[in-house]
Amino acid sequence: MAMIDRIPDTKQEWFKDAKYGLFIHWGLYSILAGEYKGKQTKHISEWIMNSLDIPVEEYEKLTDEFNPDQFDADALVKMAKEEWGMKYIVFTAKHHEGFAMYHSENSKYNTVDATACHRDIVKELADACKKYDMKFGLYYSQSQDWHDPNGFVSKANGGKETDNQSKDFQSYVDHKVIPQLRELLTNYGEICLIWFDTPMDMTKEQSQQCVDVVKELQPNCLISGRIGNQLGDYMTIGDNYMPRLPLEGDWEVPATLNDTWGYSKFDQSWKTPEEIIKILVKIASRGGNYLLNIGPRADGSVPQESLDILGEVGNYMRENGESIYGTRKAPSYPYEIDWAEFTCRDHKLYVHVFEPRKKLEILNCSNEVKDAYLLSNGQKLKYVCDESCEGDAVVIVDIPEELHDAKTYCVCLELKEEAPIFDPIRG
Ligand code: H79
Repeated sequence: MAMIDRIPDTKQEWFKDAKYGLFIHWGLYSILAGEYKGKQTKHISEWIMNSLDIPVEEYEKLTDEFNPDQFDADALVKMAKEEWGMKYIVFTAKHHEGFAMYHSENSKYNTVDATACHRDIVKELADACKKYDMKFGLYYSQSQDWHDPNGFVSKANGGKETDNQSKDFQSYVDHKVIPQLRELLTNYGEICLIWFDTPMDMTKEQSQQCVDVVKELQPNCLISGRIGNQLGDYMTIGDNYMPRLPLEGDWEVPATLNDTWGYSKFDQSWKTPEEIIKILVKIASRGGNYLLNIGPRADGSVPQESLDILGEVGNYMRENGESIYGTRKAPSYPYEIDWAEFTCRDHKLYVHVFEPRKKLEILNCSNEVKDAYLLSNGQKLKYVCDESCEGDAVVIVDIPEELHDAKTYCVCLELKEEAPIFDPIRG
């Protein structure tokens, strides 16, 4: 079992402050949209080549259909920044399918050389990110590559045990991974992070080889935890998982709006904007970043549901961003409550309310509150710092009648003390 022997620290304020980023999964799998020759995949759509055992020569033919005439990197980055409130973008330069979404000299299996559109998608996004002062990172599948004969293939889905062992994985690392990382870190300006994934059986030396080439070319470029072998600059939490408690160090939750990363025409299990806001607040409260995914269609357009949800979340962030961006983890509140989550910064406690309430009763909070107001518009709220019948400290904030049915809003409490004080339960 892996032991945690260090607290990851990126030493980069932008990452600690960001809290909210956009993940983009886009590749040849987006063309299939979850279905191949009439057969629907049961799994995440970007895995369709593996899940439905599509032979390499067959899958390669998808390049003929790659025609992203609706993809507008400039508009997408502008929207992510100005309307959705995201602070960084991570794009799939190469997913497990092995196809490069940029002009690679190393492998002709890329968007410029293998398709009729000849577009370098990484370049388009890099230029837009530069223009809008957006941090830009790249997902790179360093271990699995289902196109290269020596790349790993997951055994989890019926792959044969011996498959990977008979390969010359080192040769794949030397001849594809390292050269492609060199290209990505040389030709596209500043890259804020490389998002490695599924290390599988990579050795420590092989993970280190990837780290070394990244740091040689761009010393400030961060390495995701999934480089494996404890060599990442920050922790990558399991896909769509949430640490139960505030977590030390720098970390990030990669997550989906529905159940898949790449576009699927079948997956309609969208989370609501309120659910997403709650997850975002919880992650900020526990000290992490939320890397939230969209899966554009093959033509580059983004599903309307994604646009709608992210727009709503963006509205919350526009009105309440102070309570999220630049915050650090909050002390753990001793009670399990569903109606609120807390974030904080110096001398401020933010109460994010998720259920209709007439009063906010924050039991075991023994701060001296100096002021209370709705964060969105500054409307003052009545409050008392009191003691319960059992002798526990309690802060009670009155919610005005017109807001009794409201949910998903944020109340700011200004504190005399620097940090929130949540007393332990003593009973
Ligand atoms: O890029 C997204 C996923 O494709 C990738 N990580 C996120 C960010 C990812 N790679 N591996 N996994 C997620 C977990 C793999 C789970 C598996 Fe399966 C279980 C692989 C085989 C069995 C799911 C079910 C995929 C195929 C069948």
